[in-house]
Amino acid sequence: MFFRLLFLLPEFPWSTRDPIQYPDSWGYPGVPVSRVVVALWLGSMAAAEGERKKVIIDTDPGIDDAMAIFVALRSPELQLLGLTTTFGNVHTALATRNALHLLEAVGRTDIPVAEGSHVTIKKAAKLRIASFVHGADGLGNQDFPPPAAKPVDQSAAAFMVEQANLYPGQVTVVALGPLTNLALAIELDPSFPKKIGQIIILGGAYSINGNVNPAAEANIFGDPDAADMVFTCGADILAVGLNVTHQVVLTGSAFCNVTISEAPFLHFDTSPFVTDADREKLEQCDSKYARYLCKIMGIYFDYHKDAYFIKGVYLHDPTTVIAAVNPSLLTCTEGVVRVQTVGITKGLTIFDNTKKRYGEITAWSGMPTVKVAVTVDAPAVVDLMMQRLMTDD
Ligand SMILES: [Ca+2]
Repeated sequence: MFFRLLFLLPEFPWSTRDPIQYPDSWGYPGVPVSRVVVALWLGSMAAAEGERKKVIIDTDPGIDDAMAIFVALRSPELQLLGLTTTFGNVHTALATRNALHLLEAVGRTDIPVAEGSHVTIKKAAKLRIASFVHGADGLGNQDFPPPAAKPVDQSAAAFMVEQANLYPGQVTVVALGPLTNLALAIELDPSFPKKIGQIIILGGAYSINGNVNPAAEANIFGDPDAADMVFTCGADILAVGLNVTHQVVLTGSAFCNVTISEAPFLHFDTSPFVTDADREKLEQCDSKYARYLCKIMGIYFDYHKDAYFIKGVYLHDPTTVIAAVNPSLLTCTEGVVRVQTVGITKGLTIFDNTKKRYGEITAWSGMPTVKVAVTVDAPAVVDLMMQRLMTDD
C-alpha cells in the first residue's frame, strides 16, 4: 500500500532526466528514487510526530522545575500538551505566574497553562513553601516582570481529565510537585487511572532519608493523602525518588569532586557524580535556556552547599522528565507503595516488594503495584540535560 501511494507523489524535475528505478525484483518497478526519498522523509516525519510522547507537566516552579520544563521543550521525543500548576516550592498562584513566565521567557506561549489546587486534597491551607531553596519568587529572587499570558479557564485536574479523554492511553503526566491535582483528577473521573497512559512521579525516598525530615520527601510531604490516593489508584505509575535523584548532580565548579566525606548524610555510592564543571559550561554557552537558568541558579547552589555540603545541585525534576524522554536510563523494581499520612513519619513512602505473604492482611495487601526507580545512569542523564539546554531551537 505504502509503495502504491508513491505513484501519487510529483516527480522532481532534476530526476526526470535520468530517473533511477528500483529493480523489478522489489515488486514495484518504475518508482523513481527521488519519490521514494521524499516518501520516506514524509513517512519518517509522520512517524516522529506520531511517536512523540504526549506529556503534561504538573509543576511548582521552582528552579529545577524550570530546568525540567526547558528540557521537555527541547526534547523532540516529547510533545508538551500543557503545564498544570500546584503549590510546593511556592504557592499555587505564584507557580502559575512562574509557569507562564518560563514559557514566555523562551518564546513558547503556545503551551497552555492550567492552574491547580491552592489547598491539599483535604482542604488544608497550611502548605510547606520552600523559599529557602528556590527564593521567595521561586526563581532565584530575580524579580521578573509579570507574564502577559493568562492560564486557561480550566482547572489542572479538568485539563488532565480532558487530555486523557482526548488521547486515551497516550498521555503521560510528569508530576514534579505534590500530587493534589492528580488526586483531584481521579476524584473528578474515577476512570482517569485507566485512561491516562503513565504517571511519572518525582516523589518519595525509598530506603533512604527524606529531604524535608528524615522520613519524608518534599512532594509527598506536601500532600500525603493525595499521594496515597495516587499511588494506589491502579494507573501505570513510575516513582522517581530521592534514592535516584540524589545521584544526579549538576556540578558547580572545576574543583567540585564530591566525596563521601563531603556528603556525610548521603546513604549511597557517590561515585556517579560527574566531575566536569557543568555550571561553567552552561555559563559559557549562548543558548537562551542556559542563559536564563544561569541567572536563577545561584540560590539553589547555595542551598545545596549549606544543606548537603556539596558544590553542586541535585537534578530532581530534570531527571524525572528525562525518565519520560529516555526510560532506559533508569531501572526499576515493582511493588506496592503506601504513604504515611499522620504523625512524625507523615509523608513516608513505604514500599512492599510483595515477595512475602504476611500472616495478616495489611494496608498493602491487594493494592495495585507501581514501578519505583532503583538505579540511574547519572552521567548520561546529566549529559542529556546539558545537551538539550546548551543549544537553541
Ligand atoms: Ca518541583
